[in-house]
Amino acid sequence: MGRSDLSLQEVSVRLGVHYMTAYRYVRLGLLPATKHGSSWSIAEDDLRDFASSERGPRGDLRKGAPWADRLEARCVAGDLTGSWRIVEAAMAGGLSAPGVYTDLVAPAMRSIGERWAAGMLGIADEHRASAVASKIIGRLGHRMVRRGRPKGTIVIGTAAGERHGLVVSMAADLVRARGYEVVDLGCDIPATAFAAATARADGVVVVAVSATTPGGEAAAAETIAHVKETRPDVPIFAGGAMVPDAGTAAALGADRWAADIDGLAFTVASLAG
Ligand code: B12
Repeated sequence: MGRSDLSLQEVSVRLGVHYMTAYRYVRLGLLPATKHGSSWSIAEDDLRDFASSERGPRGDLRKGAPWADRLEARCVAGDLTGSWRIVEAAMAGGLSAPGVYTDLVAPAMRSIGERWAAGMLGIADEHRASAVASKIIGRLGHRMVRRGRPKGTIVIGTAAGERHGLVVSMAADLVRARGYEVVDLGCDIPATAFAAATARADGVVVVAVSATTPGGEAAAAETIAHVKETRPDVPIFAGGAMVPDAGTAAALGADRWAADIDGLAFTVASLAG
């Protein structure tokens, strides 16, 4: 606890709220706090921002709830329980399971990336947040499995060297939610292994390659070329931060592009019926 940090008890006095209310602000990720053993400490500056913001006691907590901001705060704190509570609260407020990915987890992760790039968060903060995000995805995934005969199979993954796999898991679930079987190869797969897995899978209607990190163009193109050799009949999507438009996707050898994973799931569904 830093010199100017406050305890929850002091925060409740300053805000004029019950101790449990102050605790709830922390648990919901509204008020940034750090846990030391069994107690929490809150920085003076964070308390000032919170008190003057809409999230504070004078704002309406229910109106326009900034769920993604709250989730981000809890993920960065490595707080799976608090993060999951936010997901559940957002879903109780009407957000669908796919919506949790597109409107909550994705913006939270992007903001974490921006804060990391700006030097506001360290590598460990980002890794800890990614670990929590990955557990949230693990918990939510089964809610996106549709019963009944699958409409077809999608193979998805990243090329060798590409380690941004969270988005692959999310894309896989969004496609599953539309009634498809998914062969989720995760990240960093050698081109030959990607192609072999595609060749082995039954009923493949689409292959999707996610590419994020600049410099990975050659590996992505190699993967696409190998898949094309084994399954020339199947359309291949390329997308991700490294593939900002259809022209870039085509330059990598892909047949199709979508701007986001929701668009991928939507287009797959409209392509394959
Ligand atoms: C978590 C994370 C990591 C984790 C990944 C963990 C995991 N299991 O995924 C780890 C620690 C491994 C990592 C490593 C690195 N990372 Co990183 N990472 C991130 C972070 C914070 C979140 C990624 C994420 O999940 N985003 C959420 C998803 C939903 O967003 P998205 O990936 O943009 O996807 C959207 C679209 O692109 C599209 N899309 C994505 N895939 C596909 C696929 C298809 C087929 C389609 C149609 C669409 C599509 O749909 C999504 C929206 O719906 C991002 C920040 C960011 N802006 O995303 C940085 C970020 C991507 N990383 C970055 C960097 C620099 C790196 C490293 C090079 C750092 C380093 N020096 O080591 C390494 C590279 C590792 C490698 N070789 O791959 C930079 C890339 C900057 C750039 N463009 O130059 C970012 C943007 C951070 C930043 N702001 O600078 N990273």
